[in-house]
Amino acid sequence: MDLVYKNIQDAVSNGRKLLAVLIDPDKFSIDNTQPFIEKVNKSIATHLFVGGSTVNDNATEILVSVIKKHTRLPIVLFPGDVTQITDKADALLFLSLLSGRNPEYLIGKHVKAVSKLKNTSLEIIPTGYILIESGKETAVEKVTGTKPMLKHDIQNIVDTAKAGQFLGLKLIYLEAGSGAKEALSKLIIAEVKQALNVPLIVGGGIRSRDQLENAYKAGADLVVIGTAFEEDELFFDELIK
Ligand code: 1GP
Repeated sequence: MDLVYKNIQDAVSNGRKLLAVLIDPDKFSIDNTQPFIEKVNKSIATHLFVGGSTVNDNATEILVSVIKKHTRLPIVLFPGDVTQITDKADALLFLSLLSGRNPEYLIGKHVKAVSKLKNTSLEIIPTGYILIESGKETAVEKVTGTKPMLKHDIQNIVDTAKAGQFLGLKLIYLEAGSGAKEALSKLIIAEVKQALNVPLIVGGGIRSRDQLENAYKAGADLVVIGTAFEEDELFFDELIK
């Protein structure tokens, strides 16, 4: 049963907005798991995403196992590489980097992941990942060797998202990049949302409750926030249930 995706679809149908807290195993101290996850549990967060651009082997699996002991929220892998796939999570965003033209990130890594996924219990959610420029070079750009889409080229961004949907992808993720200086504009989010029938994820550079609400108002169904919590856990106080 595809429970994680079904829950996202139900939320979209009911106008319930979703929030994922992103934990990058490379930047997170495992000793801080319990207090951090307690804050997540008291907040409006609905999902935990785990992943990063460069993560040591096994770090993801160890971290997911520990997180699981402290929360009932679904844990969704948001992997930068095949090595970050672990059965301990609930679901996997099977990401294809639609904004780039590097075949390795469009299909190559996916083929390499198959042997790891053959007998998996992970719910695999095909996701179109679209990186949009945000003022500085992001880790995704460096690691994938691709350029982000230009923020003023809205028609091209919309067409790219729509092409992903036509290919059968079940989610579209609009990404400004981790720690982005500028979060995505309401206009980009609104135009993409209007063109899509699948749920829309938005992330990158969101650091305040106002920015979060703006992303929701523009049409984001699920917002991902990582850096703001890494920099200051007091941000959870603004997001208490
Ligand atoms: C990054 O979209 C996520 O891949 C979250 O971005 O770390 O800037 O919140 P931030």
